[in-house]
Amino acid sequence: SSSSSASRGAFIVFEGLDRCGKTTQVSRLVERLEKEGKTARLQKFPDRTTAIGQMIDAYLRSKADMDDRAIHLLFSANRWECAAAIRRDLANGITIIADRYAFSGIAFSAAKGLPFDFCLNPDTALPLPDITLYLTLSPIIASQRAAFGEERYETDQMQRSTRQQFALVAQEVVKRHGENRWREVDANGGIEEVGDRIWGLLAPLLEEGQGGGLKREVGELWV
Ligand code: FDM
Repeated sequence: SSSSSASRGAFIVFEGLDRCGKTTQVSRLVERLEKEGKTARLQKFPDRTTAIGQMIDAYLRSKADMDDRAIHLLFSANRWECAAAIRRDLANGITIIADRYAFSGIAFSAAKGLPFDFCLNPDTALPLPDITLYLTLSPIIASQRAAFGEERYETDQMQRSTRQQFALVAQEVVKRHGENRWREVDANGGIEEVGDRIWGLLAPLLEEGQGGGLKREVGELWV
């Protein structure tokens, strides 16, 4: 009986600036979900393992230069090539945890000066996350963490403008999809403390899943 009435997996996205602890929290969450008996899959964006992902990787490591719009569209294409697998896994009851998604796509490209709508449009109709957790860290604490790496975008100026763009992205999500789809998480504090905050925010969604609430279809982004 469980197969016909089983609810789908939840689609949970994490966003945030560099050094906010996002990647640590994402992997801890996957472990915690599996301890609770759920099947969860981590999906990183960009997914650098595909052919498109390798072009993105070369760009980020400054091994290749690319027109701003061209690289923006490659980031989007990199999500589209993963979209069918995300929908399939969600339908099969697997919870998908994404480390970045279309919201990073808009925020980082708009921070470079591309028009907001140009940045938003290519991702229209991608699988809609059930919830996006946006991790925020005070700039002072962030600057005390390990130094930036070598990658493109890892500069204070770029992080500052990206933060401003994320605020506009948040407004857009709330306007089009409702306030439950976007949650800001205070990422100041210890790993466990932040992890518990995240777990608390996700509890309603995951309990809803057990109660069958996730039987509603996966939506389409920006639609
Ligand atoms: N990034 C990430 C973008 O510019 N656009 C996108 O669509 C996505 C998903 O790529 F600076 C940026 C954000 C970050 C870099 O970061 C990759 P990590 O360290 O692999 O998460």
